[in-house]
Amino acid sequence: MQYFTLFFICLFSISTYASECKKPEMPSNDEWNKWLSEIKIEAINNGISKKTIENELNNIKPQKKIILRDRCQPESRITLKEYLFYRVDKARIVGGKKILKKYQIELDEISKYFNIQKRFIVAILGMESSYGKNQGKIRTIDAVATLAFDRRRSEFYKKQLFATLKIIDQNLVSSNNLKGSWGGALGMTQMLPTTFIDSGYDWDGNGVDIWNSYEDAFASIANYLTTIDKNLWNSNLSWGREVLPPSNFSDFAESLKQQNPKGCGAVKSRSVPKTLIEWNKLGFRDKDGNILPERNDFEARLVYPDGINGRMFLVYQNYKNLLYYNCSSYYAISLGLLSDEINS
Ligand SMILES: [Ca+2]
Repeated sequence: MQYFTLFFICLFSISTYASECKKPEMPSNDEWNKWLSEIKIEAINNGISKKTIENELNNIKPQKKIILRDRCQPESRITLKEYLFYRVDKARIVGGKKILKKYQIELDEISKYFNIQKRFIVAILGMESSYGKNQGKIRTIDAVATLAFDRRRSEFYKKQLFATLKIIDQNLVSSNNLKGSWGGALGMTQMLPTTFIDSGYDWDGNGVDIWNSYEDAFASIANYLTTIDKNLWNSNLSWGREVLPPSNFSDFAESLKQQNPKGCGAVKSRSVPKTLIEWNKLGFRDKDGNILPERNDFEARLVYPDGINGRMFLVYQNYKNLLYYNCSSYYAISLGLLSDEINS
């Protein structure tokens, strides 16, 4: 994720940045060391060995560039069209097709084992790291320790710091190999350390390696998407489809909004669920203007992140799992469209 964010920072460098984006004041040695000694006690209480704590935290220093990247994300909003232009681009579509072909046997096995279509596994790998090419080279312990100190997202990153120490302590990955984005996302799947512990999957029995092993990366993504117990993956369904609204849509758009929705922003912004038969009755059509399949065996929700004049999509239950990877409508729609493209 973070690499693309960087790309957008370059792209929109003239635009405004978050108000927090000013030269960060770095802690004095005393402040840092005081904080570190508290963290060390907490790490011991979290069951991490003294040896790992000493090895990893004794010489660590906060890094200004990591704080800057975290704070200086552009505020200017890009449109879905712009987002798709850079994310579902030709290189990523061609790259995905190549991966599907090259790892056909492995992907067939993994897809069957986890019961998920392989195009979604490949699309995530494409979105997250351009199929392993952009993994990031920042030492994860530096990233998560710096962001755990920084007040902006301290609690969240403290969890990531303890997870990182745990990964090292349990010899799952060596400290030197634990690398990724400035935001602490690991390897080609760009999973956070907590997710890596929960969902990292060793497909070939030699340890989990989401930096070099495509099989492990595929299996880890599949494992993650199919074990969200609140929302099961349905391999008989796709992610959703683009639709055209009826001309009187603005008259009743408000009535389709969820009442007291729960979850992150993009989960909440989906409409109430209806069957395709019901959406047909309301006047929705597929992107070519044809009647939608007359089905009532699953529910679909309407999503239109750029407002009623932007592109619209009916999304199915699997779309919500894609949002668990990154809670952004643009992200999940891009993943869906990329999965369609690499499958065609
Ligand atoms: Ca492995």
